[in-house]
Amino acid sequence: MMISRRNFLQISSAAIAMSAVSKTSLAAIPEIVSIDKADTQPLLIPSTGRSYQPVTTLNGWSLPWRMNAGVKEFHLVAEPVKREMAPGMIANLWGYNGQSPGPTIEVVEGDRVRIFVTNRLPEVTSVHWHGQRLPNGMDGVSGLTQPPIEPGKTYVYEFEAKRAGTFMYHPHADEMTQMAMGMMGFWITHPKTPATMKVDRDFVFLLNSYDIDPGSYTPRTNTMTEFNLWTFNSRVFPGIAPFVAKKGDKVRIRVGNLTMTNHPIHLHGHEFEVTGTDGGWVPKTARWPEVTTDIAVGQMRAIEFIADAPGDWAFHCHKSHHTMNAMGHTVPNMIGVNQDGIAEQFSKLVPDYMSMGETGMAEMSDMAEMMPLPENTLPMMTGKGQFGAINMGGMFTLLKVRDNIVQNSNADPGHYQQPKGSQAYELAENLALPAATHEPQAKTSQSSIEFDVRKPEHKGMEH
Ligand SMILES: [Cu+2]
Repeated sequence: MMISRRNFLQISSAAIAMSAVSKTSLAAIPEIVSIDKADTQPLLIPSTGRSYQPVTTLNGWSLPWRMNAGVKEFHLVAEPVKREMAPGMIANLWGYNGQSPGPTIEVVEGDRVRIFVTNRLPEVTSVHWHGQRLPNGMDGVSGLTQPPIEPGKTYVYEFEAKRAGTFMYHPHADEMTQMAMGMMGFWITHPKTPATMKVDRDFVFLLNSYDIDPGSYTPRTNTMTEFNLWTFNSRVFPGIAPFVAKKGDKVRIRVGNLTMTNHPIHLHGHEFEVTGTDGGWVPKTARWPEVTTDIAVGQMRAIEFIADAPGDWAFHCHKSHHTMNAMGHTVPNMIGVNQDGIAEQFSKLVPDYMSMGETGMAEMSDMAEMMPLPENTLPMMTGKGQFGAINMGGMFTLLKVRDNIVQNSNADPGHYQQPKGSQAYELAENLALPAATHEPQAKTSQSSIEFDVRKPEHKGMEH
């Protein structure tokens, strides 16, 4: 069972309903619900309060609530957590209710919401409800609008969810440390009329980034530019779940950016429109078609499209360094460098050294399986497709569109079976190629290259 309750309630697996809460005697504080896995959880179907179309949090979940005299009550616990970033790598992060990012909070426009925040961190914290219209004293800016929440203490936030839309939450106390450690989550305020902005699938996730040296578990928190793990909801490809859609589904994907740089998010095989920002829904007359939309720091974008093209379509950040994992960030460019004899010299200094990169980095994907990696890290690019290595890591996943998908299912339908004759193909060998019109690039002699043999200790490339 993925959900653990620190109290004693039974859980039904499909819908985590809060109806089990005793109706006769409500405890002063709602129970703590937490989770210890990074799998995408099924939709949290509302069993109390007003109806809405729930969202799917990529590699995440939505927080159950209880109704108390008409108020929706949630309990967030800020605490150290362990997050699997992909099979083979665990990070020691800070988060909420057992995971980082924290659970998605889903409410309905006009709901009265009360959030209990318990601090189990070793330092003070607060929660800022990014984008919300609320009383100033509920805005969660430590020192400015409230005293900081001391370790061991619980604070209560209460306000009306006035505006439908997409929001985030994160600390406004020692932010540099706490956000670099993974303290963030999504908040969805559903429209009060469920027919408004209705879609078939509604996915949410945050863009985040970490600087975790190969062989270590805890992020460096003072990094500003040289992050080495670029993540969707604190997961890297191939650890990121696919977006699964039935052919013809209207799909919304809501993305929030809490990294320190912008991310041009790109979808293959479909055009989309940006239908929402942190400020609300975009009027229909103001939308235009795109296949990439840039998401700046602190911004949210909701994109919508009809998933009408069956296939396995890439969905990724278009900054190529952001689709690479930690091992790629210290590798020198060796294209065209003749490395004959180099491996032999290097292996005297570095046991198991293998020369690589002479023809580019794609071979790294195949070597990943043979090469010894430091403890607790991931190959720089990885992921196997049905036709070979995908050469991707980081902020990369797939949109999988099929004719037969059970509504709202997140189950991976496997590789796409391309119709016969619809795949790029190799030219027959007996056809003569036309002559080259210019000289090919000359090879660089190895003696003119200076090798940087310093240990690859956090000397990342620029991003
Ligand atoms: Cu990016």
